[in-house]
Amino acid sequence: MTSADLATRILNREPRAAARLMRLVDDGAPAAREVLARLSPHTGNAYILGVTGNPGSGKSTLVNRLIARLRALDQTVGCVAIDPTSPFSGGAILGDRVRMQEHAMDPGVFIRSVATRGNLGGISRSTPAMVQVLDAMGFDWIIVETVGVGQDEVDIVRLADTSVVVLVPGLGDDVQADKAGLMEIADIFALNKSDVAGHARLQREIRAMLALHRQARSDAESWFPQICPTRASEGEGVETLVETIFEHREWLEESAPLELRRRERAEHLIALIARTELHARLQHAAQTDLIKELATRLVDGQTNPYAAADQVLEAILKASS
Ligand SMILES: Nc1nc2c(ncn2[C@@H]2O[C@H](COP(=O)(O)OP(=O)(O)OP(=O)(O)O)[C@@H](O)[C@H]2O)c(=O)[nH]1
Ligand SMILES: [Mg+2]
Repeated sequence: MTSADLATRILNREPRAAARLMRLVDDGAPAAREVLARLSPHTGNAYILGVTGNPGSGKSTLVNRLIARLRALDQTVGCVAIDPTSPFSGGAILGDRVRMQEHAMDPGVFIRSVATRGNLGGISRSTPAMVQVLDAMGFDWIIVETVGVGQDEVDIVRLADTSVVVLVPGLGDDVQADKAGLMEIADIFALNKSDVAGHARLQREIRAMLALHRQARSDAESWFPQICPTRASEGEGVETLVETIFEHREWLEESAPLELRRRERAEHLIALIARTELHARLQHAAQTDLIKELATRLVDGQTNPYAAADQVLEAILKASS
């Protein structure tokens, strides 16, 4: 199949064609780029919702509920779930599949798990590509489920129009430690597992954190993160959460014109892809003769580590131009 054929099929929303392209992306196949380039002009129309939170906080359960609610509102939904499990267990993928099975027969829903294979670089390579694919397929909403720990995930969260951070009781110290980071990415806090002990305390902590933040910022134009208690396993609080997501969307659409938002997203996307590519090439460079040669010279006192690193960077950039 040519890249043009594959692109056409994806634009016709054929799930199998999309899955095929994603395999090409995962394998780092050059053909993937050609197809993605053809899809690019058809992107920029979906509304991207990020759902971030610790492993086991109930993200997939919540996303499943969000999908159902959005479908009830006649919206189509594409979803990327980044599998956070260690390379030793495939549990989460299986869990996600089972939980999301109720949407399996619905053509208005497309769900894909991206395995990280324990390699965070894999997230930043596959996820933006997957978002592009779902966008080109014409889904109204794209939901990206990710574990918000590393820089890679934070970069992916930045691609989202609205970011929901899922928190659960029993994380007191983590929340304290993460305050700044969370404030930066959360438009909405979904405080999940409202049935579990410590939920009231979690709500108090987050409210206190938000109040402090509000004092620090006098800017009346900004969006202040909202708090939504949920019990995803029972679907409780999900309607309010969806309403709050729509409120944030309205605020965003009023405060920043579409063109500006598209350009900002494009900036994040380019920076993310450039960083990923550089990272991949650096990993490759680590196995080349150049590094070995430089190491020998360093040990012999003929160079210093900074000059040697510069040489590696120069070689990488030269090789790609
Ligand atoms: N008690 C309670 N359990 C919940 C709630 N929401 C989800 N769970 C349970 O929490 C467990 C983890 O849920 P998942 O949806 O897989 O969580 P996740 O954040 O997607 O997990 P990973 O993808 O592995 O990081 C499951 O056993 C859910 O049934 C809730 O509101 N209350
Ligand atoms: Mg999950």
